[in-house]
Amino acid sequence: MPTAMITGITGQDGAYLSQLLLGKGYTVIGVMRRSASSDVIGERLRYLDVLDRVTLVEGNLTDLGSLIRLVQKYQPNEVYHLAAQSFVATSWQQPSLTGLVTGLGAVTMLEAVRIARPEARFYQASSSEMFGKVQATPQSETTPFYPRSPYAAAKLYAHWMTVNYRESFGMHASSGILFNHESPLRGIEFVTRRISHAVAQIKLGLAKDLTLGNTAAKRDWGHARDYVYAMWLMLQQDVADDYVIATGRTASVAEFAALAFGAAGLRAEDHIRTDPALMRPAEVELLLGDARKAEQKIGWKAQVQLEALASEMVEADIGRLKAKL
Ligand code: NDP
Ligand code: GDR
Repeated sequence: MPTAMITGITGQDGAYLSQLLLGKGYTVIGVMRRSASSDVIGERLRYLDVLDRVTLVEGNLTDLGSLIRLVQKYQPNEVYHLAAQSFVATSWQQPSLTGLVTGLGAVTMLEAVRIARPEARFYQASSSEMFGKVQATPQSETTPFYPRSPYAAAKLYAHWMTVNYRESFGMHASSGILFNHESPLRGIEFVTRRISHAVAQIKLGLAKDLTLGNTAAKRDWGHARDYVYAMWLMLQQDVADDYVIATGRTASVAEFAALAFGAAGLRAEDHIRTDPALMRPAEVELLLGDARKAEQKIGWKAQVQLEALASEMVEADIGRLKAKL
């Protein structure tokens, strides 16, 4: 049975990836940072009913020794490096931490693997945010990068270091340039989940309105379950490479909101306000991915449509809120 090590196992993608790998017979080792809230930190894994089936171990991206010891002990066949300070808005408030965790943290993990298990296959969670102020549309693997936030700049460093370790040390290191992917397990601070959660609150009479920032921003949104499958596919290839993973459809925040409110029989325009205070210092206006390379080389294609994604998120939030009433 192969062993997979996942950093960021307590996040959205970590949960779905754990479920996928357990289903394929992997032993899953999940690296999590020490937390004072360990009773709630496994919530997403519990939601997917996999918490009892993964081995959770303590390590932090800012502590090389902790990661070396874990890789040495568990000798993983595959390492999925998902951990990061992943919220773009926070990256302007905590740029140094974002650089340390999201940027240098990837190098720390690459080093741990290079030292303790160089033959392991490595996945880096790169991001469409690296395209930022887009230089061409749609964006593919050959589109020039133009990061627009401390988060995107940190991810770009991590991305190139992954390429560099592949080329310098012959490591099987792949980088997935994933466009936004969402699910009922999305963090509450991200816009799709802010919307689905607010729709549920309004539907149940627990709130009246939702305040958003820039509702004109456009994103290429897919389902996290589809996207973790792409991660796995990348590590099954003989040769490591980088791939854009996207649906090929873009929609504005306002359009997503219309779908989500509509899924609950509500009208977005009756409930949404905007507040300039929620605007970002620099915005990524439009993302649209061209994932033809992934389709042709690894046989991956997005399965879930935006309408179905919005409905699933709203239904899940209504269910969770009802359970608490
Ligand atoms: P989440 O924010 O849900 O999860 C991030 C994970 O990183 C959490 O498990 C978090 O732990 C962990 N983490 C943060 N800091 C540290 C640290 N210092 N040491 C160890 N662990 C740490 O992200 P997603 O699951 O949505 O995304 C997974 C990865 O993919 C991230 O790198 C993200 O930047 C990237 N990405 C995501 C996309 C998306 O649309 N979801 C698109 C493209 C890239 P804790 O639970 O303790 O906070
Ligand atoms: P993003 O996701 O920055 O694309 O990064 P987020 O959902 O935070 O923002 C998407 C767009 O919505 C606009 N927006 C708002 N965003 C939030 N969070 N809250 C609001 O109230 C709001 N109103 C409008 C934003 O300005 C933005 O344009 C996500 C993260 O998962 C990254 O880690 C990942 O790399 C990228 O996706 C791809």
